[in-house]
Amino acid sequence: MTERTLIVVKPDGVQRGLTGEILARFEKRGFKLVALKMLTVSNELAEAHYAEHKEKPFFPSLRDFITSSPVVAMVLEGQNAIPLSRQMIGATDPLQAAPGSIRAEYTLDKQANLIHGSDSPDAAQRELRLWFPELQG
Ligand code: D4T
Repeated sequence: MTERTLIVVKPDGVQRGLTGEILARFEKRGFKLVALKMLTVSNELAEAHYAEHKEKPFFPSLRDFITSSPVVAMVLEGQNAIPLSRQMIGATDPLQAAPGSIRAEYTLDKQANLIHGSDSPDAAQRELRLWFPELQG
């Protein structure tokens, strides 16, 4: 099934110069790049994107991190794009991130974990509307 997913290279990934490398991994896997933009996340976007975490103790720190400097957001398309990209990204907990996954290769931090990827079709639909309203129609 062809799916679209939202991938965001977070502030740490952009600052560390890993945007190209991360995009290349998805392109080499066979995903199609549908849209791409660099932006600084507003508090409003951070709160909408991470709405499910709003009451969590780590939320203020997460919001400050994601709004701290520019990110690169992209829409990728491909067969099973959502579960496959999550597999390539690796688990949030650094101790659980599968060897070879992006997080396992480039980070050991739970918050500065380089990259976001939609984790379900519902999340992808909601996030694509939020981040790429210009693509909807
Ligand atoms: P995102 O949504 O950024 O792709 O991350 P995940 O899907 O892998 O993880 P998540 O939704 O559970 O967490 C969102 C975001 O919060 C940060 N975080 C998470 C944190 O700073 N401390 C924590 O204890 C947890 C669970 C990391 C990712």
